[in-house]
Amino acid sequence: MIRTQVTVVGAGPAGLLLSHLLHRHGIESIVLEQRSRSYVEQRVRAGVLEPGTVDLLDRSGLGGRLAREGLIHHGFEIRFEGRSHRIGLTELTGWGITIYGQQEVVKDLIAARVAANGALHFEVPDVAVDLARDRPRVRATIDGEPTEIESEFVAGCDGFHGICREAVPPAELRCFERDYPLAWLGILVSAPPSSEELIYAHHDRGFALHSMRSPTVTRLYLQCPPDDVLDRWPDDRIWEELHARLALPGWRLTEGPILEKSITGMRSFVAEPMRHGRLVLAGDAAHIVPPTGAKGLNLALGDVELLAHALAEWHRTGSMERLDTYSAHRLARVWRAEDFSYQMTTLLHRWPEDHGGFDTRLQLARLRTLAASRAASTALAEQYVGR
Ligand code: RFL
Ligand code: PHB
Repeated sequence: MIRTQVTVVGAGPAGLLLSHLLHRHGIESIVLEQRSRSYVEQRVRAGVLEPGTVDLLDRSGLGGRLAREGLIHHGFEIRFEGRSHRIGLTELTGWGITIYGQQEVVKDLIAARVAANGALHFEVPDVAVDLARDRPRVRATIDGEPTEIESEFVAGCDGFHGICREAVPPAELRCFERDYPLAWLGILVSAPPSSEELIYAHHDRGFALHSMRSPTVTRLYLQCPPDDVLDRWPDDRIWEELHARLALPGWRLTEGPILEKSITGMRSFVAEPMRHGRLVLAGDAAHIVPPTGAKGLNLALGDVELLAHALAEWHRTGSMERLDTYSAHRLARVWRAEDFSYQMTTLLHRWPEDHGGFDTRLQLARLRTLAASRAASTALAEQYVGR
C-alpha cells in the first residue's frame, strides 16, 4: 500500500498539468497512465491554444519552448461560395491565438515532471478506483507489482474512454450527449503551410481545414462519413479532395509527404457534476466537444487550473469551499464552449441529410451575415479566443 495526497489517472494534458501545478503548491501526487511515454508524446491532436491557456502555461513555468516555437496568429479565414472572409481576431478582440501542438505541451509537461522527480508511471494497464471508504483507493499494476494507492483525492483525467467516470454511481451522474453523422480525416504533412493562417472551408463536397504545426509541417483535415476507413483514402484521393474543398482563385495548396493519417469521430458530451465526493473529473473525462471550435485542450487545461487552486486551498486551510464550487464554475465555461463548438460544427459541415438543400441555404445565409457584419464576426472571434 502506497499513500499520497492526490492520485491522478491519465497522463494527457489535464493529468500532467494537474500534477505539475499540485507540485508547485507543495502537494504530492502520483500519475498513472495506461500507455507508454512515447505513445503519449507522439499522439497527434490539438493545435490551437487560447491566449488564456498560453498565459496559464507561462505562469506555470512552462512557457519557454512555447514562446520560442509557438506561432502567433492574428486571424483565420473562412472560405465559402468560392470566396474568403477573414476573422481578424486581434483587430476584433485584442487577442490572438497560438499554434503549438498538443504533443509539444505534453512533452514539456513530462519533462517538467521528470525534472522534479515526480511520480509518473507509464504502461499501467489495469487501474481500478474504489470510492467506498473515507479515503479513496486506486488499485493498479505498477512495474509488474499489484499496488494499492490510498489518497485524499482521485483526479479522473483519463479522457472520454477512461474508467474514473464509471466509478460514480449512475444515479449521481447526469450525462448529456450528442453524436454527429460526421468524422474528420486528419493528415500531418511535411510541407510548409500554404497560408500563414488557418482556413476553415465550407464546401458542397464537405468541410476542410488547413492548419499547421510549424513553418515546415502542415496539418489538414477533411470531413468524411463517421464509418469511413483509411483504406478508402489513398494519398491521391486525399489531395484531390483538399484541392477541391479549399480552392480559391490565386491560391494553391502545397503538397508533401504524408507523415500521419487518422480518422476521428465527433461528439458532444457533458457529465454533471464534475465532482463526486473525493473523485474529481477534469478534461475529456468530463466533457467532449467536436474539434471544429478548437476548444477541447483549452477546456481541459482550464479545468485543472481551477482544480489545482481548489486542492491547494484544501491543503492550506482544510476548507472544501472551492472544491464544492469547482463543478458549477467549470460547467458554466464548459457549456459556453459546447455551444460554440456546436455552432461552428453545424455552420461548416455538409450534412448527409440536408433536407433538400434547406440546411445548406441556412448555412450560407449565416456565413454571408458573418462576412457582412463586424458585430457577427466580433462575436465569433470573442468565442474563438475564449475571452
Ligand atoms: P486525453 O488527452 O485523452 O488524455 C487522457 C489520458 O488518460 C489515459 N487513460 C488511462 N490511463 C490509465 N488508466 C486508464 N484506464 C486510462 N484510460 C485512459 C489515456 O491514455 C490518455 O493518455 O484527455 P485530456 O488530458 O483531458 O486532454 C483533452 C485533449 O486531449 C482533447 O480535448 C483535445 O485533443 C481535443 N482537440 C482539440 N482541442 C483544442 O483545444 N484545440 C484543437 O485544435 C483540438 N483539435 C482535438 C483536436 C482532438 C482531436 N481528436 C483526435 C479527438 C483535433 C482532433 C483531431
Ligand atoms: C489543428 O490544428 O489540429 C486544429 C486547428 C483548428 C481546429 C481543430 C484542429 O478547429
